[in-house]
Amino acid sequence: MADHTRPFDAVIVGAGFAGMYMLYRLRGMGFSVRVFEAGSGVGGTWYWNRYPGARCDVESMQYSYQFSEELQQEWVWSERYSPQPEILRYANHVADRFDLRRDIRFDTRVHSAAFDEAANCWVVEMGDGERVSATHCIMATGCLSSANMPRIPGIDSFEGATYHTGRWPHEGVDFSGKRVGVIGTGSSAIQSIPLIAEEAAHLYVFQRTPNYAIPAHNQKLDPEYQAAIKADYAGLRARAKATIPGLDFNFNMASALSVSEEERQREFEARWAYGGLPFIGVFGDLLLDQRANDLAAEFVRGKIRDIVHDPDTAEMLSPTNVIGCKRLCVDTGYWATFNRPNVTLIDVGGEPVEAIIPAGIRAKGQEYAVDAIVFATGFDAMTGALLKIDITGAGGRRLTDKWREAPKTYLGLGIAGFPNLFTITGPGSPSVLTNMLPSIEQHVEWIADCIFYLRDQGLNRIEAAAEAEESWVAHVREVAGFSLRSTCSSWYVGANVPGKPRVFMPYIGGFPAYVQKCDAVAANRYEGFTIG
Ligand code: N01
Repeated sequence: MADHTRPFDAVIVGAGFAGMYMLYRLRGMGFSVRVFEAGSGVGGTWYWNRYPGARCDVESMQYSYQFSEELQQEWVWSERYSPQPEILRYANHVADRFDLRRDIRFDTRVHSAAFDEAANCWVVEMGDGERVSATHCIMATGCLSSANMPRIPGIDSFEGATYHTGRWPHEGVDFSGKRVGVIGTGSSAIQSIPLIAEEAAHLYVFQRTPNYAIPAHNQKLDPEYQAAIKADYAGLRARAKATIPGLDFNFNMASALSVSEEERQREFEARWAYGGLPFIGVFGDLLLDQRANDLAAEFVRGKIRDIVHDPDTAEMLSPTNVIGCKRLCVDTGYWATFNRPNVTLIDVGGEPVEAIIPAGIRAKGQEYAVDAIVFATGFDAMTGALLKIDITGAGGRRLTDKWREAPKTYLGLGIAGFPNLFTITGPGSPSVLTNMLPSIEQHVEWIADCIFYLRDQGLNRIEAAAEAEESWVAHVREVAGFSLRSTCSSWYVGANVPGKPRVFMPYIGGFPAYVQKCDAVAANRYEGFTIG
């Protein structure tokens, strides 16, 4: 296609839930917009992550858009936790309902984005060399979209099939009769292992660090329950927005240390029976006081010992780190899978697997012959997808250079030195510590209002001020230090990617405090940004 000579008002990179709503919002305000998406369809995370058992760990009635009352009334979820195909159907429904596709170019990976100072616009170049320009460039590239392939020696020598959970083949994979090795025991592994085990001849699970998982107790959604929520959807959404993770569930503010042993166990059992992420809300000090955390961790270890028959396997599966430090996993039958005769756990004791060999995997000096390897090794989170694009700001400064020591943003929305560039749920925003959908909507609405304000004022340039950015980065670090969450080797701190700077990337101060800050910045003529 020929170069686009008249700049768009905005180019959006990515057509997941963030990019789709950003397009809808800006187009509704009369801006010219073009979205570029590497995949062949909408849905982002839910387009790529098609591994067996992939489903959302946030309840369906909350993991959905709220910007359109008609949309949230008409869509019917079938399960408490939606499976990936249903969420992808929902994304496609939204694209059709709001006629989004006509402004989205699929199968197009953005290669670079460079700010042209003289023209005050972004020049965005695709993998095929096509270029477009736009006054604003909005990165809707997702927090967990850049697959992390470990650099295991010999990885290219393997003679069987390899898969990454975050890049699963659309046609599915048949493991019947196969010997399969799964590397990793994070959320993706914990969801897929029980289903792969049912199909495979033998499954070897290579575990570097054991993880906590709480049962999902997934079930069909009762139509009456769904109708009751829809009768006051606004009420549920408002309650959710008043909580730290932007989720409507019951937080027990009591200290785990202030109640009797009997009451503590009752609370733990009740949360285990309820299932899922609300386990984190069992006591108010779970993520603040190591002693409270130890009690919850021991409760879960007790459950693992109850479920897993072989005491040695149960011991190997039992995590010893802070519960909730890595993102809590939500499972269906994970622990019981290790009672199957066709499943073997190989604990590599905190070390990466040694090597991939033509016939399989070598770990702890032993070779395991497999026909297929599943890399459930996660993502280069929060910064990976942004840094894969060659982004050059004012004065030719590259984002890779600016973020060499650590990602720095103002509110996770703007970056000093990168005028008219916005990031949706960027590092420094609550993003992955919250329900992503309301966080995305809040960012999209803030960015759209900002661009509208600029146009209204006859202005066309906005840039985060360096001092405002510095002080926000300092605040993000300070509050992270109050939580036990910042203490372990998780993807929140970039620990899963060798060489990545170790810094707690999301803002842990909670959804309400963050929204208040963003609103105040906007109300004070975008305080902390330089506009012109
Ligand atoms: O990835 P992870 P994930 N040798 O980074 C191991 C979201 N999500 O895709 O812990 C051996 O959590 C690594 O070991 P260690 C959710 O937010 C949501 O599972 O680093 N092992 C770890 O066990 C989640 O948190 C849902 O020691 C290696 C695993 O691979 C996030 O995505 C579902 C290794 C990676 O776990 C990421 O989850 C799925 C190596 N060289 C995901 N390198 C929902 O339910 C890595 N590992 C919505």
